[in-house]
Amino acid sequence: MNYTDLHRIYHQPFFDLIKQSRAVHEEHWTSNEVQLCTLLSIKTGGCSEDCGYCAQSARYTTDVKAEKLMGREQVMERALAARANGSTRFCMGAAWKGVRVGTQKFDQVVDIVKDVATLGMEVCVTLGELGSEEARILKEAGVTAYNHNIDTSPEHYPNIVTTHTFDDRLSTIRHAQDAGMSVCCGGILGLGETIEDRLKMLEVLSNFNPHPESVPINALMPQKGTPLGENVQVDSFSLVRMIAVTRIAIPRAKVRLSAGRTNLSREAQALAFFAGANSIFYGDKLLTAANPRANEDLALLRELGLSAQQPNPSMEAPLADEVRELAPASCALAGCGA
Ligand code: SAM
Ligand code: DTB
Ligand code: SF4
Repeated sequence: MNYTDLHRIYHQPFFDLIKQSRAVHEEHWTSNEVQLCTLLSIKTGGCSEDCGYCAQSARYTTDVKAEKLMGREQVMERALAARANGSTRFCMGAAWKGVRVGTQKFDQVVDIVKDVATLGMEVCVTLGELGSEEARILKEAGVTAYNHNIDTSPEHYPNIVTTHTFDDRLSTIRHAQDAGMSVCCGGILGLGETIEDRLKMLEVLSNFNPHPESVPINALMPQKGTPLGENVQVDSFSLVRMIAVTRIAIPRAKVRLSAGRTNLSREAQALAFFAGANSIFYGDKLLTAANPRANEDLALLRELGLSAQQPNPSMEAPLADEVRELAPASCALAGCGA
């Protein structure tokens, strides 16, 4: 979708916008389900990058202490606990610039992925930059989705990060997609960007081919000691507007109401689900920051008559447009709405 269309859709009166996004949502997502994803930081802090929002960057003095890569057994324990709590996706994050084949840390992560992949959950990792070889090995090890956010518009990106470029992000995403992994890619609101930047980010995301399988929409959780630590919290109506436009622009993606839910009322979250969000990070912690308590989330879903989505560990990347058009009427491939 192009910027002009996104701008027109976004700037409708609020109720017209969510009426439109609700209709798109109901067309593509017929059950009242929400995907529950548990995050685990397998390598915390000490990161070489300077992302201005992130407490894990070694450049800033924050409350996060750098730790070593977690061991396989410890990760498995956490993955089993996540599954027992009803999570269907396990997302492991590492505070690295990226990974390289032939290094010990990459081999260790691949072993962790192989273990977690035996549990029947969707396996997501977010490890920073990947080349084509790293992407191929991760896919083979059992990764179903690679998370790599573009975070904001290409124009605003250099104001937030200087140690890598927007194009570096796109090239990792290309490598992940070429290896057959689904891509989880979204951004953060509250980085001092304009509405125009938000829509330009969405223009880039909606022109990915294949489309991202999921789109996390994070609201900045200002982290003490980071350059953006004093930013103001994102207003819930603009967050819901962004979710609604994302649902319309990328109808088959899971739209994840991500970081920042601790600052949202139950009513604001309900509105976000109504507008098109159908996934959350679930569990008391994100990577290093707080998340609503799991029992509160389950109570909210129950209240709204929503249930947890089943896992789809064999998930393939959504088909590219031209292939989708040729697919049979009842195409059973995940992400294929044909
Ligand atoms: N190092 C990897 C990378 O940069 O891709 C993975 C981890 S990084 C923490 C994953 C994403 O979390 C970021 O791209 C950003 O969208 C989100 N994030 C990080 N810090 C955040 C914060 N303080 N508030 C909201 N979202 C945040
Ligand atoms: C994403 O878009 N948000 C998650 C996940 N992908 C890796 C991370 C949110 C991090 C929030 C800050 C923290 O926990 O340190
Ligand atoms: Fe490092 Fe990722 Fe944090 Fe950037 S967002 S500083 S790459 S952990």
